[in-house]
Amino acid sequence: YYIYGSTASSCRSVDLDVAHNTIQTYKLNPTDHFKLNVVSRPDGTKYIEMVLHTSLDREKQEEHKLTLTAFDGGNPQKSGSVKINVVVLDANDNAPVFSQAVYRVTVSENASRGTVILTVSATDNDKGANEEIMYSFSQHTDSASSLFNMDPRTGEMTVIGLLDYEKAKHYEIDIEATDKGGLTDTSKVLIEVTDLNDNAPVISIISLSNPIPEDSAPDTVIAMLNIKDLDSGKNGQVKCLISETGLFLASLKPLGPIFVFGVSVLLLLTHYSQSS
Ligand SMILES: [Ca+2]
Ligand SMILES: [Ca+2]
Ligand SMILES: [Ca+2]
Ligand SMILES: [Ca+2]
Repeated sequence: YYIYGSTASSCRSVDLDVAHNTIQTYKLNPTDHFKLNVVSRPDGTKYIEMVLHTSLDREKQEEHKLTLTAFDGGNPQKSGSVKINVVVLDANDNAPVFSQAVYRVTVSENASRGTVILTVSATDNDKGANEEIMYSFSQHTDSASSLFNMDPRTGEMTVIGLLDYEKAKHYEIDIEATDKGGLTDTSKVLIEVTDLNDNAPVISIISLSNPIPEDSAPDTVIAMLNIKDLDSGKNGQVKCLISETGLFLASLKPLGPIFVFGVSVLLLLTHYSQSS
């Protein structure tokens, strides 16, 4: 018998004797999920129904082995029995469950396309199509979906665009696991992009006095320079120095983020570090 939900099945047994030697009682074993109903027809014949009386859970027990025994009223008492094997079909009563509520991952900027950064996974206690899971980004995901791809079958997340630490340092992506019956679970992927030294320092002149009078006093400011490096940490720290050729009269002093290029009696090399 294959049972799905609360279907009942009925059985009929026949005893060829008459009067008190005919079938008197029926017994079912075990009775935790099924019981017997004896139904009398108007013509006096009887039949029994095997009825479900507590709900079945395939995830707990997929098969129920029952024995139905019929006893007659004779002396000695005779009995006949039949084995009933009930197989419980699966219903989609479990949603997928992600292994983590939040996945955190770091990836280097400029990571090549196709780089696998993470594999998410969800499990589903059902069977067959009811446990088959598809992974996807949730609907309201912005630009991240043009940079990352989710393999719907394996849950593997790969880089498909150009990650630029200087443009975006992290992404938050909502993901979904959906079984074939439409039940879902959601989770979150937090992606942190790490910096690479992919930017050179850029020098820009803020102001410049040129030519300069010969009687300029020492420490007269000739030029103000701004030096920028878009990278972070050590990658963004700059060291500034004047090449020694022909600049024996110049000095360089840091002034906040600005360098002052001035006249000096001695060649003075200074450096300045900035971190963005
Ligand atoms: Ca199920
Ligand atoms: Ca399911
Ligand atoms: Ca970059
Ligand atoms: Ca960088």
